[in-house]
Amino acid sequence: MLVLILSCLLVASSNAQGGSKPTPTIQNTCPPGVISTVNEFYLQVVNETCFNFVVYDRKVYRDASQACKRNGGTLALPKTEDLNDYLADKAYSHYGIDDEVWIGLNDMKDEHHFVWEDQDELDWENFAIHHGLNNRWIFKHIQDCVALDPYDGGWYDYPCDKGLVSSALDSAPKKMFICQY
Ligand SMILES: *[C@@H]1O[C@H](CO)[C@@H](O)[C@H](O)[C@H]1NC(C)=O
Ligand SMILES: [Ca+2]
Repeated sequence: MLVLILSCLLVASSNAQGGSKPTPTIQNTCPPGVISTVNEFYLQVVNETCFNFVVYDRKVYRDASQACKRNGGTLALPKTEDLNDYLADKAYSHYGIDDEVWIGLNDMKDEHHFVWEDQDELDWENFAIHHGLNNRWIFKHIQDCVALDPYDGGWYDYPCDKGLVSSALDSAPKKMFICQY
């Protein structure tokens, strides 16, 4: 009897999911321009968002950000601890990356006021000691763009591009990055 009830429940729930909405897959979530140019190995779909782990290229922040925008996306926006953990874990465990990757967070407009690339305000944050909001050094004025360390999920601020000041003091690093669509 219990088995019968359970299987009825299973049938009912699978029917409920079998409605008009297709389950998110790479094919129906990632933009065609990404699918046609990126090896599927580097694409992941979570909660109806497509992530491209660009671990096969390195760019300064501004160029990485532009690359994501080309297909209508942004650099990844890990606004929750859950998503941050997911991205860090995928980068580290699945792609074998322990170098930092750019995410879509910066304080270019207003020093010490970090905003997401979609203009959302920072709610949850994960800056490492002496970095980002915890950066009390003079370098904070040229370290405006944020990278995620896949090893511990911590955030670190770096120069965004080769501006006059940043190239003199602290060259802008080229890093791998994650785009989201
Ligand atoms: C996916 O969405 C669920 C429900 O909103 C949420 O609890 C979970 O944290 C999300 N997963 C990731 C990896 O962000
Ligand atoms: Ca700064």
